[in-house]
Amino acid sequence: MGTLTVQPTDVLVVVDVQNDFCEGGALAVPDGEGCIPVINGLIDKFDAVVLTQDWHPIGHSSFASSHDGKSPFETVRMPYGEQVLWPNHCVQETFGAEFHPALNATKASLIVRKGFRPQIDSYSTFYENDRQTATGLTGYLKDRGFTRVFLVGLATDFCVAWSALDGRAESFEMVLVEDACRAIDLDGSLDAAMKAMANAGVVTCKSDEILAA
Ligand code: VGL
Ligand code: ZN
Repeated sequence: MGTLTVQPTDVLVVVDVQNDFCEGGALAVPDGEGCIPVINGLIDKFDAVVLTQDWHPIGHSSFASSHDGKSPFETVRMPYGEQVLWPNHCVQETFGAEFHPALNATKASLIVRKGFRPQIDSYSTFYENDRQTATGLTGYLKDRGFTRVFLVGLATDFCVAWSALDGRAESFEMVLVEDACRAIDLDGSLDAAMKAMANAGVVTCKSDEILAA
């Protein structure tokens, strides 16, 4: 890929840059905080910035602690399909759910909270994990005339990837900025996610290829 010049129809979506996904957090992504300086540099180049925030009630069904005899990173069958079970994380109104203090959140015009329904998880910022319950992001982006979404944040192989795939399904151009994301990589999940995104027509780039208009 060569260069990508930021257009008025482009939006930067910053996924789940929250304390629990960074060093010392309940579900720390390896070097999660390492993407923050890169993301702050990109925020400077975009006029339109949206943040997403994983926002679970106490006892959320995606927590291993809500399932007898289950440990984090095991899976269960939910009515909507297979669900990975996680350590308790991003609980509403806790420090872990707050944006990392180093993230420059000032410019964001919208914060999409997700995973707030007790019985269903939401990796994607377009649809919850049943792939039917909308968050409202599609309508917001379409109303504002955005056609291309640049995705950055945590984690590449879960919330970022699922957002990228759903964005394609909603016919947005989706661009994953690789060095502005970090992955959990559970049993080959990063490789699988990268393949699924490539098959769905998600474009990848590096942050230094993105230029301000
Ligand atoms: C995420 C697992 C559980 C993510 C959120 O942001 O990728 N992963 N909740
Ligand atoms: Zn979560």
